[in-house]
Amino acid sequence: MDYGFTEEQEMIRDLCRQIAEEKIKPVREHYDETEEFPWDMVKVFAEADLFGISIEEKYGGMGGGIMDTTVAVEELSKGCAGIALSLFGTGLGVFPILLFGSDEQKEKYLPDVAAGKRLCAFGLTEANAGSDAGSIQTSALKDGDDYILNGTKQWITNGGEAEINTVIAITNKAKGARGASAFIVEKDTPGFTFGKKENKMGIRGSTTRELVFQDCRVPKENLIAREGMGFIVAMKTLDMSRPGVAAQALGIAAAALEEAVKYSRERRQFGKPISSFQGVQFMLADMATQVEAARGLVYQASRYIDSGAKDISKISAMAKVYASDVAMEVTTNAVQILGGYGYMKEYPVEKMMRDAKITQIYEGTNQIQREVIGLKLIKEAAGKN
Ligand code: COS
Repeated sequence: MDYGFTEEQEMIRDLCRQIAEEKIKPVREHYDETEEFPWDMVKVFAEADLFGISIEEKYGGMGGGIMDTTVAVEELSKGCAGIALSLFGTGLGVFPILLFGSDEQKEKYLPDVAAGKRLCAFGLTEANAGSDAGSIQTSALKDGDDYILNGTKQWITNGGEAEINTVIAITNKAKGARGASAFIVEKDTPGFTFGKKENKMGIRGSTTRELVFQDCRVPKENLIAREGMGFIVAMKTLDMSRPGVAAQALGIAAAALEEAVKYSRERRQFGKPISSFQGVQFMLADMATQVEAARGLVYQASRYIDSGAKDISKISAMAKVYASDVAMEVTTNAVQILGGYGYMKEYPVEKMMRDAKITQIYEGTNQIQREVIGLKLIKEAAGKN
């Protein structure tokens, strides 16, 4: 199918497809088993200049947009959604700087990120503040030319590996969500440590840890935008990054479909391949239709954001909710088609099913995405009347 890719996007697709086939697939089982952080793959991504896709050329990047990232994430996630997350977890962590950073902050941090020398992480979630992002407790109190951070961020992708952390903390408790601010915290800052590595169901090739701040002194130069802008920085970051989760889900679903089709042609029962049974064909037909519909929406959302449109929350949430629900259903059905083999670790579809689950949860649960979509719909309708 012709998806109207630019020449650059075709190049990115081919390159990432090759990396997924030749580099990621041979090692994905190892990282899934061990939960080690895939530094050798980070090196591969860096050498292929993938960390710079969405970073401006003047900072050493490719100057691409969300659609370019989507193409890369989809292809790499076909290989392994966890391993690929080292790359686009960095994409999430760097968005606050890309969107709201000062020229000085961009000059200081972006060249190393584009070169893949320093990874990023985004710290918003806490033990008691996930969906309700406005109720975070981590504090940042002004002290002379510094802010002093105290609190713990939970379930942070790339936690402990990332050297550049963008963290949302409360600078004015009385103002609630409007009293939150965003900061850049470098890994070696005194008072900044990491909790234990989480033992996860899926995306095990990615590290998830707590970020712990105990009287962590951060210079005022590391404040992103202005005091009180933290919640908006977080929301706009998520609006931009959710198509990335959607692309990850799309890649997982497409890979599971491919495995299911391949297996159905090889597996023989009742004297013929199971692909010749209508029961299996109908399942495959639905899976393929769902993947194609998700792809259409994810590409449409990515291109809409690249067009410079201002109000992107709804389409971004739609892409994330739809593609991730498709990924869960398609991977579950792929396991079903592979039957007993699908349930075993020697075939990749059980891992895909485990990896798919997180796409319905992180960067806002699918219940939160539906809330974002629903509220926007009602607001738009009210504006018309
Ligand atoms: N872009 C710009 N501004 C936004 C925004 C967006 N996408 N979403 C909200 N805002 C603004 C609102 O306009 C409002 O501004 P005012 O105070 O000027 O009216 C302010 O932010 C607060 O918004 P709201 O009252 O809607 O906030 P809520 O606390 O009710 O929360 C949701 C809204 C649920 C959408 C938000 O908390 C959310 O996205 N939660 C999920 C967070 C998440 O994804 N967590 C996963 C971990 S991060 S990997």
